Amino acid sequence: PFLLNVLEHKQFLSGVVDTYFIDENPQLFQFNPSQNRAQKLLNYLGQCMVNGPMTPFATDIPPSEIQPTVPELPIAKAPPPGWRDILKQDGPTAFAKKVREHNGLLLMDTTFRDAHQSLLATRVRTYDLKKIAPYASHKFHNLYSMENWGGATYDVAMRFLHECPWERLQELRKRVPNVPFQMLLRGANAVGYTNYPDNVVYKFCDLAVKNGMDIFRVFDSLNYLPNIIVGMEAVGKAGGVIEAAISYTGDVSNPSLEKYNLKYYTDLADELVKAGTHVLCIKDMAGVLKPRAAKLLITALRDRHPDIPIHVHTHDTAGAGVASMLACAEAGADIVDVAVDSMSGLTSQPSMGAVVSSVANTELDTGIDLHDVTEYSSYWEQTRNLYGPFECCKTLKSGNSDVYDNQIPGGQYTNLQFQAFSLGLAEQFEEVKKRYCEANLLLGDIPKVTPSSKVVGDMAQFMVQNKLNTAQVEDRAEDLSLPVSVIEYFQGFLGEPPGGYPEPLRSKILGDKPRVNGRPVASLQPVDFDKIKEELIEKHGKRIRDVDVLSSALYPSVTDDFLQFRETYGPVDTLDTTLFLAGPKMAQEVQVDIEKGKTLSIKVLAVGDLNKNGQREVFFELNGQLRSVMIKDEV
Ligand code: 3PY
Ligand code: ZN
Repeated sequence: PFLLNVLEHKQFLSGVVDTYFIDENPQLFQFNPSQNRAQKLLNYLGQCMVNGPMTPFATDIPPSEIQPTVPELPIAKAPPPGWRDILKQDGPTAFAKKVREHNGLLLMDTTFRDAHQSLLATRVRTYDLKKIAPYASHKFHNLYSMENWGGATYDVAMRFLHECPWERLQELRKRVPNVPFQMLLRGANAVGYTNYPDNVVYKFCDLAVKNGMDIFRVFDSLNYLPNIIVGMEAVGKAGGVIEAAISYTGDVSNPSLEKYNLKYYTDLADELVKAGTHVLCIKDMAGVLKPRAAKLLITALRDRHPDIPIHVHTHDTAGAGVASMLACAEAGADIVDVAVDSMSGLTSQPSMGAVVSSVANTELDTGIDLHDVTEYSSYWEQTRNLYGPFECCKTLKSGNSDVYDNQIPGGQYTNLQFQAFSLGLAEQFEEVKKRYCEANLLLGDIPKVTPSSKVVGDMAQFMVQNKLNTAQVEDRAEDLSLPVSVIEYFQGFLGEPPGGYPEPLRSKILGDKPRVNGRPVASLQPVDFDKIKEELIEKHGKRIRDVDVLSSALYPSVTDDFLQFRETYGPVDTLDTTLFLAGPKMAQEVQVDIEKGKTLSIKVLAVGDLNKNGQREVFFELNGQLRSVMIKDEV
């Protein structure tokens, strides 16, 4: 049953082979490519049968077996023109001007990125996004944008979904020609957790635009201007729309909170406008922008910058998201973020249907039909059930207004709660939240968003584990083995926090450790892409593309693992989500479209007994023929 034609080679069978044997017999490696891919997929499915899921599950909810229904579209009709047509025709500056002139509220749909990053641990696969993309293109052609890339999606795609993030972008672009795509770019950190040399950020943006990205929301986790500006310049050079973001923290409606007051935000906005942003974004990553604060902030920004489009992002953690977005729109914001109803609320974005309905038949009318939102939502409601193993609702059941105190960003809130619950320490989450507030103040009261939110989270967990309060940390700072992320923050590896570092804590913690002043990467050598390419070819063969080189520059070991996985297990992104996550059941017959017009029909026949090498043979019927794979039993 194996495709190893070497086993039929006379010389090989005679045993007279030397190290040149492989070089001299290249025909041995000319497999029928689709059979080869099929065999690799059987290998994957066999692994799932013998050893369980290849992607660790976070909950005990199995993936549902339903096949989500994709709502119908008129056959062979092109989608109506959208904002992307204007962008392509007139360029970013004119696009921004038209957005500003537009009557009515514009929406960004976060369903393809932040919504599932917040609710389903970023696990939604290209397979399920691709299916509904044409519907979005047809029915939501008047969206400002669809957010579908960046943030955590890049590394999760490779690390856990074993799929290429660039292929996701390409596949979605093919299906959505008219609506602008938007991504989240972590300034000098691009789509990673650390600063990269500038040439990586530039190359990333260049390739992103070439592969179909349009609008880049650029932020820095400390609102450190030089880091934001690198990202802005890279986007501008690549020809993308620059949407510079201010990460919102504190509460401008509370006069006793002075650090992040209106002046802080308007000053920063002035700088970003001066630096050439096309669109200005307020990024409320924790969902702490209350309606009254929203009105104050957006009114102030609107007055100061009458010509710049303002886009507001929030999370619905406390439950006031819709009210806040309406307040923003009424105060003059041009665009707000929503997620489709069934993927909205809690730590995700506020509900699309609620916002659409609230402004319907007013001057802010979005032009979106609630009936279409409902159909779209139904697809997502069904699809969400496929991701039961990553469902935040296992633990997160309701809105939590304590976020106004702890200011934990959406995705991190879900993660920290989940961690505590899975350790059986539900009450520990209360403790972590309390310490999170203290840790924030210890670090200087900073904006908290990837990666500064991780620093605060690590510090909070350290305090909980070591039973330390603020005073004890301050007293014993010299002697504590603080988390690496905290030390690096104080060294200046993230950039400078607003208002500077707290002293004497910083000096106590660092002692004579080196400190970086100014932009952390100023001293980093540019990455040598040619060298990375050579190394990748050496390890993984000739089919290395520029996008793989970039993935490797960003995430070297994750990329190596991903390429190796694909080599071993083939195109696992062609498996439906239930099959991908849980593997097949005995005697189940499944169809896999590995390419257009090429369908594999696979049935599991039997799993053999453990042999003396600790392996099991798994027997399949593949398009009517018997096949088997040997799988090491790791259980
Ligand atoms: C990310 O950086 O991934 C975020 O979503 C920040 O809000
Ligand atoms: Zn967000």
